[in-house]
Amino acid sequence: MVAISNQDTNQTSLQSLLVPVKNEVSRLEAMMHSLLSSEVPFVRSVAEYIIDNGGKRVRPILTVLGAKMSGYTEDRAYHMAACIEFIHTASLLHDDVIDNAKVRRGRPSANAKWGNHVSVLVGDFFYCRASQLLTAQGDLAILKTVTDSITALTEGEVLEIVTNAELKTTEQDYLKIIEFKTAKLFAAACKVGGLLGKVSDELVTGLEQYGYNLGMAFQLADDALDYLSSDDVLGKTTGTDLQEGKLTLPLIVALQAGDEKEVQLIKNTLLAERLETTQFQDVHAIIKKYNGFERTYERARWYVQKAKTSLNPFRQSLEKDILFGLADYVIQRNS
Ligand code: GRG
Repeated sequence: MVAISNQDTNQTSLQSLLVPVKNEVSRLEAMMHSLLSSEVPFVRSVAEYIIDNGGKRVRPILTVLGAKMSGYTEDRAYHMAACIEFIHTASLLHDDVIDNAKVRRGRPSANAKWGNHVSVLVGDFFYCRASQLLTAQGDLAILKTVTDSITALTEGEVLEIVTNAELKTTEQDYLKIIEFKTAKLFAAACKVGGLLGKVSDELVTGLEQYGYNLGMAFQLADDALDYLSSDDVLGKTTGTDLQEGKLTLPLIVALQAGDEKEVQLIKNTLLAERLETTQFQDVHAIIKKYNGFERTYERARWYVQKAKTSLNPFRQSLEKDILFGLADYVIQRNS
């Protein structure tokens, strides 16, 4: 069954899940703002526009929860959480330039508002501020964890471009792409929490594995939502992946199972300059016919289960309950 139901419940369900840690969420928001200072007022105002644009903050919340579960609640946990969100923000700014995206989080993207040069440079600013936070923190294990995940993020993006260009992306290729461009940053976000708390290797690995599996599930759901959600709910344009020629799992399933005519229709759509509504509907129908959405959610549920099991070494706690709730949320969300 496809996990899309009531569109209004989405943001509310995340918010209600986080009610028990609402003070920590406020502390994170305040910390991120305080870390956006710049001697160039324009940089700060663009950076604030993006940060105030209402991202879900899933990644930095993972760092805060991971640290808390590991007994660490100092300001440094919030510095590292902000660092993770800044890296994510940098990647979105650059990604929107690469994809020429007009909308992000329901508002004009930075590139649409100020042009590509501002978007790339403010992306660099976020990335550099994240690096400053990492060096100030000074823990080499944390530095390595986060910089390895940034390297993977960029490699994943390049891998996606080159693999998709040949229209031959396999399920295996796809899983590697999402591992690199999404899951490794989720894994790092969680692992950093454990490293801050200096817990045992077993617990650090448990957190890392949780983040990795959560990230895989998150991206699988994201790729299904690109076809299933509506623009208003998604905060970006539905059908973007098809328009941009991205081969995500729903489409890979359809390409594998479709007959010659259907495969040709999909390939023509992927290569078209403009995506017509009827083309989107036709491809959507082919994916549906071959259970592409169900297959994608089935995989996502498998990763959610693995994410939960990864937390076995931790005893029951409020934070662990929230991490379980987050695992369910990533596949139930609508945006
Ligand atoms: C400059 C660090 C840096 C990297 C450049 C462009 C690039 C390399 C990487 C892009 C990777 C990318 C955009 C992956 C998609 C990840 C993803 C699922 C984004 C959406 O995340 P949400 O839903 O967004 O958490 P919000 O808006 O809620 O924050």
